[in-house]
Amino acid sequence: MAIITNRRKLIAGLGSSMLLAGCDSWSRSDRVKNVLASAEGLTMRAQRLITDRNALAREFTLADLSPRFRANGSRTAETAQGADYQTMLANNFADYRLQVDGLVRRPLSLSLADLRAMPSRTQITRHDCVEGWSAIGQWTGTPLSRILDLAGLRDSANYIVFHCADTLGRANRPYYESIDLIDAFHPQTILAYDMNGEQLPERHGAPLRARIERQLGYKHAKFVMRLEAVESFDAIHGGKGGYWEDVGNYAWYAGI
Ligand SMILES: Nc1nc2c(c(=O)[nH]1)N[C@H]1C(S)=C(S)[C@@H](COP(=O)(O)O)O[C@H]1N2
Ligand SMILES: [Mo]
Repeated sequence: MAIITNRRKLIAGLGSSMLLAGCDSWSRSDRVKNVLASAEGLTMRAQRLITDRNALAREFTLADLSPRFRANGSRTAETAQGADYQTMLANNFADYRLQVDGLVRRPLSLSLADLRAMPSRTQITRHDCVEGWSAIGQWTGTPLSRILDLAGLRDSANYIVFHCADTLGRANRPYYESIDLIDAFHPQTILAYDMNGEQLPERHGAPLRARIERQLGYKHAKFVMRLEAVESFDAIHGGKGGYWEDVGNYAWYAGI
């Protein structure tokens, strides 16, 4: 990508006002600066110079809803690790608790009623799977920022890891994903419990799935059981920050 190889020239070519404007929102916390120092930060910086990562993804109207929204990857969680999932499903998730832990001041255990009592956001967006299909759906859920504010991130937290109930592949590896704090606090990043005006169906990740609208489909973790705030994801599963990043060589940063 010319932007990366020719980054110095590019920066020289940009007006200083534009760089300053970018820096304001960019430097909202030291944690974000840590990301900039990493190798992944290079790609992120390059994209940042062209697009504003805080910008909203396009939103659509009810008339645009896809008549059929394909379910992809795991359609349920029924492996050994997800044994509890079937029990919870049978009970319409009355016993479900979202665990929030790691580098937080106040670890949380939230029921669906707790989540539904919190402020919500509804958005109609287009889901883009890396395999080449897209679908427009309506999502309602709790902004991740609200949950993180409630838990109180510690200064050392750089990423939020989504731990899921399902496993994939012959090796039965747990599905998981991670995002940085720019995406975590993006206004359209929500933990959705409703889809198209109804309770999130099992195949789409009931009872709770992530919507991270500025990223490709595989980042949108379904069957979310636990949020973990971490400094680094090096020590988690395969160390690359997500299931497909570990086994499929997909990029950790899948910005769109
Ligand atoms: N837990 C979990 N989350 C997941 C997956 C999965 O297999 N397990 N597949 C991902 C992929 S590749 C896509 S495209 C979307 C599909 O979401 P959908 O089933 O609602 O279409 O979920 C993502 N999140
Ligand atoms: Mo996907």
